[in-house]
Amino acid sequence: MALRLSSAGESHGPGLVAILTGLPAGLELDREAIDGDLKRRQEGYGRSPRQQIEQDRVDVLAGLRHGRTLGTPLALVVWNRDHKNWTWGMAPWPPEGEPEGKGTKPVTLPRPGHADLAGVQKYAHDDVRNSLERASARHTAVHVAAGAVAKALLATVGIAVSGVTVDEESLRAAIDEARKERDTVGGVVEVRATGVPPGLGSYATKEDRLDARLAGALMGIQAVKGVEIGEGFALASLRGSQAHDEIGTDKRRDTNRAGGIEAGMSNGEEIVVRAAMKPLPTLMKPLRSVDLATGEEATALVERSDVAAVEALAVVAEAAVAWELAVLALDKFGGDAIGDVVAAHRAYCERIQWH
Ligand code: EPS
Repeated sequence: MALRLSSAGESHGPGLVAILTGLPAGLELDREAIDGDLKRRQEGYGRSPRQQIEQDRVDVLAGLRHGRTLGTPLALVVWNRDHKNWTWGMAPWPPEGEPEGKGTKPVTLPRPGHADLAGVQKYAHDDVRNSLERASARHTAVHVAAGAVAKALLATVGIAVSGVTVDEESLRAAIDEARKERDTVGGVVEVRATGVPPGLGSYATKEDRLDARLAGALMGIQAVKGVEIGEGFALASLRGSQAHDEIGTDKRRDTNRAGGIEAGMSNGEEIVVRAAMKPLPTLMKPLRSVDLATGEEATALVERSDVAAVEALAVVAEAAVAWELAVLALDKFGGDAIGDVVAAHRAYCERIQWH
């Protein structure tokens, strides 16, 4: 059975839910490892006061018994502590009593760069909030929890994934500057995966390509505008003789310009991918927009927001890469019990003499 993830949840609704199907039975999950990743996601420099309200922890509603997966759907929840301020505004059914708390007045001032305008046009909403709640990057929290599960699975076959912010020092200085000027900034993150054997992904169809899947997964994260595999765009200006990684008699390479992926397959070298995040669109000095209620020129919605979420993106991108690698690892080595997966991986590595 293929590994699949579905998620649901609004930024200020009761919580964020993920259902993971296709996990083998017997995989040990450490609650502290999952919560540790949730905490890392929250700790990034430049986040809004929202992060002081939330203290993300995972709850498991199904699929786990005494710390081991059952081979049944695994249901994860991360609750939104801020929901207590939005119980009227985000109620699933028309609430009784007088409107109170946040989210009671319709938002009509779309922010350039957010989901606001195209969202209400597409879904015929009369309140921008009906789009912005799900479009918010808040729901990356539960994807990070799913990524931690993927990392536990990958660890059983010797694969480790980690994400970092590129140029963290200059990013932090830029965040300080932007905060003073009541502006926002973006940045670049890099994810590396070690221990990936040759042959995850395939050239057989475009959907199977590892690079296509990683690019799709990274572009699926809010505010990501660019993805690069290995030396990416820089390869375009090199000659072929300089661009490719020569193969040694041990079938390994001394260089890794391809970022560990050739023809849509892992080639046994470290996987290296980068994602570029645009500056966040909620601005304290808002850009020009239109009031959807009156049709008049206006400035965009101003509300509590982050100056940057690049350090959070490093953790979210790590989770996204881990998830895609876990899907492809199970495509190749899948079995009903974790021991079957480990045995299939071992047999394959023996066959290709890859250690
Ligand atoms: C977000 C806006 C902010 C961020 C949020 C993403 O939320 P709020 O409007 O509640 O202050 O804090 O990110 C998170 C809550 C999170 O946990 O990452 C947006 O518009 O995308």
